[in-house]
Amino acid sequence: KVKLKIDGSPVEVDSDMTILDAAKEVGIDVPKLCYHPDLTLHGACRVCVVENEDNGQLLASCVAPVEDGMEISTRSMKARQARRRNVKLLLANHPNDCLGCDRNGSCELQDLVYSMGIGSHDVDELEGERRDLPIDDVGPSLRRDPNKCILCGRCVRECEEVQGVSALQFSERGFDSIVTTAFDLPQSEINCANCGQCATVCPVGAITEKIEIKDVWEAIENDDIHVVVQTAPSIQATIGEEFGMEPGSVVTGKLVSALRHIGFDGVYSTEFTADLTILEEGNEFLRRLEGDKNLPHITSCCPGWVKFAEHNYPELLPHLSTAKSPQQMFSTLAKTYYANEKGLDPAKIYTVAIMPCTAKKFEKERDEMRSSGYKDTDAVLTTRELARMIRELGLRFDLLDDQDYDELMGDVSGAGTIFGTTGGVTEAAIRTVKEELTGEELERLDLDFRGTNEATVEIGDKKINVAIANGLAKASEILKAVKNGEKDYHFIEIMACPHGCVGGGGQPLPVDEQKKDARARGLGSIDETSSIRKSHKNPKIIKLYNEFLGEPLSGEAHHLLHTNYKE
Ligand code: HC1
Ligand code: SF4
Repeated sequence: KVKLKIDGSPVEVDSDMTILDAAKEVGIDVPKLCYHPDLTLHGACRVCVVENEDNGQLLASCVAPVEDGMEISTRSMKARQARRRNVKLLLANHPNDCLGCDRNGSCELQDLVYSMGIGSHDVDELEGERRDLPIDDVGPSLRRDPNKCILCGRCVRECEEVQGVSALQFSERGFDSIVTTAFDLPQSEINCANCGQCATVCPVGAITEKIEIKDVWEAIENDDIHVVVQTAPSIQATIGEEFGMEPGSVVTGKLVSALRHIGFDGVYSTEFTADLTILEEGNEFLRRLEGDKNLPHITSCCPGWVKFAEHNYPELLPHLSTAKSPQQMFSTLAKTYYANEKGLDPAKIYTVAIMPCTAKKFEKERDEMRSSGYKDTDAVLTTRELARMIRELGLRFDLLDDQDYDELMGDVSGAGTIFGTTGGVTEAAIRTVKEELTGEELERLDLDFRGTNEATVEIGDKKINVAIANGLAKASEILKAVKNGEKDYHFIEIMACPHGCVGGGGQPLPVDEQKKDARARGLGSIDETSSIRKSHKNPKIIKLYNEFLGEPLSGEAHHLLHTNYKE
């Protein structure tokens, strides 16, 4: 332990702490930009400088270690002026088109400028040389504008350290420094998984999701088109944050109400087809288990993970479940089953998915995703994009009444809900597989997979080894152990984003570990209080099989609900 003073307040902290972390202990959140709590330290932007009062030295507090007896000032004129100068230097090269920027209102640079009172009287100092680099927006998921990049390196570190992909890198030097891809290729033409985690750590608008709001408004406006929307399981526990609510607030009814206000003709939850995925994938797993074939069975509902597997583990593709993701199953059914039941022409149905995810925008564009005979999913909006539409209408989200999803595909189980958090898919699958295999009713439904990496479950006389990975670097660790023969799993769940979909690349910003935990608890609370908690007990799923699909893995189910992968 060491003792020091920060702005006159004594504090005792571990000797390996940085000044930035020690300052937090006395209630000071030192301004910063290149620092991110989940990433290695960089110390490059020098927005976090503080003054060492013993010698007048300025220290980058995010990397400077505490020392015994130190007296630090975060508020001295020298420290504040240095911070202002460093922010102004960034602004001098930054486009000043905040009004048209997708991060307007959630930009960390903008917040710093405002809190430091850098304003119109500083204009002369802010007119530096600006760049005119090409924008990369050819892919379906992300838009990268290197002109807005402040070279904090957070995206580079996220992609390398958390995702193990290393799709982004620094190139050139000095004023010409940029963050780019190998050979400056578009992000959609390299090994990028489209997970959008780079966008969640970008403090400015240099990496954002590809916005599809305009297309959706046009479909809604067109009276000939019937617009059906589905909301991913996690949205109900995350979108409240966009309207000032506590992380993890469950707002299902208000979400449905907002979607009806916007003008969607059919309002449903992806949890319905998460239940369907469990029936298809659960039965597929059972067959593999009985035939000892293609084990370990690996989940495939996360399109970021699927893309990563296609690039990096092509030899494991036969292990991936062939079941389509719940998003794609829902859209396919909307243009087949739903169209039949409602007497609608599927050519005039437009399907929108509200997802916490940027990779889902890519998934909908895959050539295979047309088994309805049409493009199955027409548009994917992130949580953030939906929140913008709600704001555009001036809806007071907190005051909206609570409404229910529409009837036809409206019943959902708690098992479908917990898909949105890491371990949830496994838990949902085991609830169904265990009952189907043993024929006995499960007494305890909370199987403790959430928050764990590895487990063994007994099903009848079988012992099933399960592994759960969230984040692609962790997925690689597990897959390497499988390939080396060090681990023998039967079932592996992989989600590309840390914490699963609650931590997705399209969720409200800024985000941190505590928020993701709260979101996961919010989803857990919905499951705990659900009247149906097992996918195979969902009455509307039973009806769907009885009246339309036959049984799990039937020919029709295969045709509509399963897919294949590309090496
Ligand atoms: Fe997910 Fe899924 S849970 S992938 O995490 O399987 O995006 O929320 O919608 O498709 O259901 C995301 C979330 C989502 C699918 C489901
Ligand atoms: Fe890396 Fe994911 Fe960003 Fe692609 S989307 S660059 S994989 S962090």
